[in-house]
Amino acid sequence: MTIEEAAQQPVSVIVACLHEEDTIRECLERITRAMPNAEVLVVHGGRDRTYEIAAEMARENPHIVPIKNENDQGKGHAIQVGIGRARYDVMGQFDADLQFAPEDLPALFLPILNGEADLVIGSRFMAGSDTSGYRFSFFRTVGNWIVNGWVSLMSGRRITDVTTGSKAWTRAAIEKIAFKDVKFVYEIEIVMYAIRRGLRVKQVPVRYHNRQGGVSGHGKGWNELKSIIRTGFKLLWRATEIRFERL
Ligand SMILES: Nc1nc2c(ncn2[C@@H]2O[C@H](COP(=O)(O)OP(=O)(O)OP(=O)(O)O)[C@@H](O)[C@H]2O)c(=O)[nH]1
Ligand SMILES: [Mg+2]
Repeated sequence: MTIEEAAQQPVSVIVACLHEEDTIRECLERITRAMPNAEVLVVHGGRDRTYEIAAEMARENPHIVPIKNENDQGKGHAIQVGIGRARYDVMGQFDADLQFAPEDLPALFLPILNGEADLVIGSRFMAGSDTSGYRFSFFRTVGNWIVNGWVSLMSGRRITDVTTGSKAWTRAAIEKIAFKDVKFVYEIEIVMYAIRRGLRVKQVPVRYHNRQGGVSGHGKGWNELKSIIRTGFKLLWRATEIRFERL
């Protein structure tokens, strides 16, 4: 299949969001333009207008499915809800803050649609990635470097971007992966379990930009440092646990 053909396929794109009213409209416009036959599940866990904007757009475009996640427990939980509602067997996750480019989605899905992978990681840190529109803070650079290095060590496979918001998988793969965490740690669970359970994992380069609106859950400055350290340790610990778990 070519990339143009991949762009026409029916797949499910899960967009977890928490207060992304600044970017959700453009995000959905660009996703539905890049993949016009995709179903886009917008799983909103907050109280701003993100859900209303998605619902309004859904009236014009039935491919958009707005979901109000009443008992939202975190991003992992929202993705879990999206998987439960997904109509197609090829699906993926995509962040709402437009740090990733919706135009990269066909290339993300292509290895799965071609039957070459069970999980695809849209990587910000490999040959061909473009992060020129993003300024990584020092903490994040070091944090990403440590987490990706540790997961590579624990899984025995060079993984360049564990926490990327752009990933694709098959229904069979995600059922086998069976991640449990409801917050951010599920990202590492997906990658570690996929490798440990013998699934075919592929990495493709993506573009990455500064947030196009909204606020970071990590905060700024000192709070960002504390949040990155806390999240980082949880990720490292969970990767280690899965490495030694009996499957
Ligand atoms: N439903 C739901 N979505 C969430 C939650 N936390 C984050 N998200 C969404 O998940 C995606 C990624 O979260 P981000 O806050 O952008 O995480 P990040 O990219 O690591 O960090 P920053 O962009 O710097 O904040 C975004 O679309 C968020 O709106 C949550 O608790 N519930
Ligand atoms: Mg983000």
